Amino acid sequence: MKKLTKILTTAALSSLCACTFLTPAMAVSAGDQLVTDGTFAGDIWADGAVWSVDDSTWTAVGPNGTVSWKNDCGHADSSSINYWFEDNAPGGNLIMSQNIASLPAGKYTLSAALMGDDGLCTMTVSVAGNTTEGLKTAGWENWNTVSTDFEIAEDQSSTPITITISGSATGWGYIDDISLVYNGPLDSVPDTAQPSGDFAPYAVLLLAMSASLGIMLFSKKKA
Ligand SMILES: [Ca+2]
Repeated sequence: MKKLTKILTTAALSSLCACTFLTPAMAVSAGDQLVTDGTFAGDIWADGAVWSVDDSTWTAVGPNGTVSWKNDCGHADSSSINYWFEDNAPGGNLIMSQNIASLPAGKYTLSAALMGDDGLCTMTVSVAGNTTEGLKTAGWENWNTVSTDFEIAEDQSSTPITITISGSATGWGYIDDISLVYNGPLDSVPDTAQPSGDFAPYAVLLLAMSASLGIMLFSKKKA
């Protein structure tokens, strides 16, 4: 009986160790940049490029409205995305996006930079239901930036980050430094939080330990 008790106690302790290290797979660390090529160092039209361009509104923009990758002008370097809207069309939206593989629950900072015409275009950047304030173009080489802090309550995966440029006829500009930084986990949950299904492993552990304790007491009493 002592041998059985020892086995069960060892099993209970092993379960305790296993539960102690039961943490979600976190491939993201505080300070990580989650946008791939947000500085547009790479040609967005190259094979394997991470950004996709939605041209579904180009009919509203006009046949000569377009977007291109530039490697001679940028916010903090020499590369960016240059777009312009057709002179004789009503304007429209340019939308670019990429999927973020993993967004763990936590705190984030979303930011972007824009430069271009004198106020004909507005840019917003969105991810997981959070959107920056509209950033307006303000003249050649006059870069404007925007930054927004927010929190995500639950882990997400394959989440799009979307750049939207709303432009009028003759509008043009340069997009750069699209950034999403993970700042770390959410603040600790108060101790008054109600148990949830996530505590199931601990319930199993408690049952195992209770069983071990019962056998130990039974063994001792018998001895
Ligand atoms: Ca750049």
